[in-house]
Amino acid sequence: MRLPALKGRWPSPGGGFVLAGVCCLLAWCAAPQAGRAGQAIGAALDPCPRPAAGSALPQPVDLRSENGELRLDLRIRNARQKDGSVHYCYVLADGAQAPTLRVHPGDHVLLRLHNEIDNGQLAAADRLSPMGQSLCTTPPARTADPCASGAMGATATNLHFHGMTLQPVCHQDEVLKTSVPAGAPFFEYRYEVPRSEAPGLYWYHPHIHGFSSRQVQGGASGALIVEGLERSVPEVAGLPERVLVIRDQELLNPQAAPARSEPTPPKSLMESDGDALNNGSGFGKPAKDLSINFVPVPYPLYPPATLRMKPGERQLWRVLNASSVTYLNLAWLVQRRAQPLGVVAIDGVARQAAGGVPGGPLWTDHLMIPPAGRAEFIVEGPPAGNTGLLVTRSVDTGPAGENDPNRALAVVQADPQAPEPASRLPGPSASAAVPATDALTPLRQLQPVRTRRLYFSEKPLHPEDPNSPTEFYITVDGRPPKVFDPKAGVPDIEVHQGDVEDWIIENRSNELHAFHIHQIHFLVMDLSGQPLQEPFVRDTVNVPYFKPQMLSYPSVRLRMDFRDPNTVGTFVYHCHLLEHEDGGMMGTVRVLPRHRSKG
Ligand SMILES: [Cu+2]
Repeated sequence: MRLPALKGRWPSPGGGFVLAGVCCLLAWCAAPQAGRAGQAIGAALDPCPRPAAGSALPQPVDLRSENGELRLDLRIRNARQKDGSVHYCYVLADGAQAPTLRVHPGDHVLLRLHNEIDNGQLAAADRLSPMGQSLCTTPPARTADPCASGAMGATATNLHFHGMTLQPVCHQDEVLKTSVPAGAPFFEYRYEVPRSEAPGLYWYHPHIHGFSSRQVQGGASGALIVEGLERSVPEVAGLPERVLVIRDQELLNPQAAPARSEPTPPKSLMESDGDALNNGSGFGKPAKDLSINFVPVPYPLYPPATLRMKPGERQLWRVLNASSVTYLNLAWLVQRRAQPLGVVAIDGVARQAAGGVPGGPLWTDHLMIPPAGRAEFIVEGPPAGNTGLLVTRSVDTGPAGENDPNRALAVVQADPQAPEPASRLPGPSASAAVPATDALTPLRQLQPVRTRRLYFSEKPLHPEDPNSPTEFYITVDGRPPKVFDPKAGVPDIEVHQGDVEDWIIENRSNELHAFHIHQIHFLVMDLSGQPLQEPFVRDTVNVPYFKPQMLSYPSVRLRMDFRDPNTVGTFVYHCHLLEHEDGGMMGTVRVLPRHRSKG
């Protein structure tokens, strides 16, 4: 279910759901302010230029730590496009966008963030929080303390290092209070990558409540790699690697009819504004376009990005779904047949076989990645004279979900002269030393100290008005549903560091949601009561949607791991369909210091 604001249907001030008492705020909301407001809008001045559809697939630039340290200055900028959408980007001094940060466990990171978001490049609707208490928040003053302001506004930003077990404190990985105003001095993120951090693919993105979706959908995201995957998975040692960041964005051709090769959906499957309802058919207009390393793959023809590989060459593809709402269901096709993908890591953590020992690749012919999820897998180049096609197959997101049809992402030409990818994993000789990490007991072998039940639900703000925005909730069972309140001083859940708990997450709505929690990983123990033997831990998991004929709500049981001392503090869990998170589907957990009795 979408928020009207994000669908181009934002009502004019004074319309149906503008609440009383916001006139003074609207003055700021509606008026472009100083700065570069006088500039023409267009690609020539766009600090976030994007490749054309059908371009050769670029690789994000790699920034590698040296002598145990990674230092960088990152600027976040934005630019309104002719169609009204706004690009956001993380740029380096030379203009390179969305660098891949490469670190080793134990490295020190010093990242200085400069917020150059330009209010003049925002449309009035961009300045409105999608839901709730204040429809438009005033911008925090440049002099506000970024660690304490908690100001959630359209021109504020911050960073979340998704999947990392960093401390939830300011300057590390805290998003509840940290808010960097536009134009403020460089804001420092400084932390040590935990020595126990699993090697694999993580990412960074903004996390300003109410505005995350727009900034991420505009392109504010990048990959972060903890090096050393070849030590956990010897099969990837020496392989060339590619980072593939898949993002979603507003449709480039929203008025276009579906391609002639597609079946025409019946009228009953259309929304009132002509969009195809989600029906799981695999066809029709998607809710969002996708891009791969910023090469757009627009509806309706989906011209794929292009790539060359040596025939039959094995590569490690590190795929980040940085979409704001779009699920991926990847497949790798040669002559229309799905080829095996050797999955070695999910959400930054290598496969663990029974007993917690490293496992080799798990071969599959398709791979579902929810928004914010990552998958790292081995692919084999197409045989000589052939092409391969990376596609995402349709995901049925539920009757209230977004239409997410079949589409191509990249076409791969087998070419003996194909250039080497920019990066290659160290060979076997360099990977002999397995890092001595704390050998924690595998989650599956532990008994949870307690079980909690939470559920996703949603309802229109004004049930009598189908166009009113949707309120989104994640609720601890037994309490009244409420949208997330950034000002609430009391956490929704308290746990103790050192504990392992089971959380059952139900979905009581008729669309998919993706549960994510900061700071920790979890093991999915069962799906709607059916035990699973997953060999991966995750930080984001899909929760199936409810159908009226079901006898109980679909659910996942997650074994939550609060053993790491870095987890002490307060942090958030939420749906990672960011329109839902911005619309209220978030809660807080406080991890208290370890029980004394446990020493
Ligand atoms: Cu959701």
